[in-house]
Amino acid sequence: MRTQVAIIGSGPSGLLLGQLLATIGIETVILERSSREHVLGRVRAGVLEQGTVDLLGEAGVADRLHTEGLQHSGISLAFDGRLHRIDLTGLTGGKHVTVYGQTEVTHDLMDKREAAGLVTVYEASNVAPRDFGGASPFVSYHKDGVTHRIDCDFIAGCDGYHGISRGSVPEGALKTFERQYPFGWLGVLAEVPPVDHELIYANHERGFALCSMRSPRRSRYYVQVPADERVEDWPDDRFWDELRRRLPSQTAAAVTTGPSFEKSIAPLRSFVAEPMRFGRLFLVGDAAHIVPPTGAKGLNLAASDVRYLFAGLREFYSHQSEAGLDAYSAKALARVWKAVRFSWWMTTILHRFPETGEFGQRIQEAELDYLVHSKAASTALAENYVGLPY
Ligand code: RFL
Ligand code: PHB
Repeated sequence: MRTQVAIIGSGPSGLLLGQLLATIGIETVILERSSREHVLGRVRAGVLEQGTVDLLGEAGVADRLHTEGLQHSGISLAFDGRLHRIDLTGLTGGKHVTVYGQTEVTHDLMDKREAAGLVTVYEASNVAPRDFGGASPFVSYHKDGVTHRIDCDFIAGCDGYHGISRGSVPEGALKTFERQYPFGWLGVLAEVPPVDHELIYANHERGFALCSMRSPRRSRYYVQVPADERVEDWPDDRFWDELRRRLPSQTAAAVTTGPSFEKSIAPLRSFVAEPMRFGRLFLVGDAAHIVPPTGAKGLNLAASDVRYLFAGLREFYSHQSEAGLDAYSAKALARVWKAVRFSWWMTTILHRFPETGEFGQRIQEAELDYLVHSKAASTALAENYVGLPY
């Protein structure tokens, strides 16, 4: 088989790239290791920057997002027993964020791809990008006991942090940067109304907590837990008790509890691989970088990578120019590092670190106090949270 761009991974990066390329008539084949159901069963991000919403619109997949997405003009930071609101819209000259689950984004993209008759091979095993250092790359994979080969012009490695693409790059060609955090987030989804109409990020002596949502009837809540914690040790009652203990008393009293229908623990990590291009192989989204979820940036960074790569491929196919492709890695990384910094900083000010002594604790308190009382500091948070320009 032959295609123009072979895409590895059908997460948001791969699907969005495929859809944008389809709008300008460029053929793609997506190879996905898991089943469609498995990909849709993963609960992940919930906050979209305006740039991400616009890009989904450009790809023709924003109808449901526009009707069901919740526009938020602020977030609250909870500490010292009360809520401190950050007026995102007022501080950024009218910008806001949209709350719409990654699962829904993925669903919309898959539906659109299927309706257009575009090829996605699910449950493809041993996917391997090959010969991308030269002019004739191809991807091999196994399916139903048969080895297949797809020849292509370019390969997009959209296969996430645990994917094969980054690992296929010759040793020494890649520099990686990493920070592990000594805790994870235990998250639950429950069919109960959210405690507040906006998100609440809480810093408490028992640890961080986040009140988020998926709709006016569905809540997403998280609490910081030690990195080695097990989900089995967290029955619903224990989760709700711990969440409420970490919130200001008035907020805690307003939490509606109910049975959870998803519960998982995500580790927190910052990771960047440089560069994001090797010949005709491009790394996109989590395949190249991971941020802790505190800044709600993972999915949005995947979208900005896709936008830069899409622009480069469009220029290549319409004007036979490689300038955009040549600029891809540097452009994407400039934005990535700013989000890595912001996510690391949000994580640092909102979580309790085991090694923080009394001095570090006072510094954190001073920073939070400064943040909510200084317009300059609040503005810096707001402009990063709504998303830096592309
Ligand atoms: P994805 O979503 O990981 O998709 C990659 C796809 O590639 C497939 N794959 C392969 N396919 C073929 N061959 C192989 N060898 C393959 N290896 C992997 C996988 O099955 C998968 O379908 O990456 P993508 O598209 O770059 O999208 C990035 C976002 O998913 C990610 O940035 C965010 O979800 C990060 N993230 C969160 N971001 C937020 O902004 N807020 C959150 O609350 C949030 N929670 C999370 C998260 C990421 C998590 N991960 C990666 C474990 C919670 C978790 C648990
Ligand atoms: C979520 O709703 O899953 C969510 C929201 C904001 C974050 C992280 C996760 O910063």
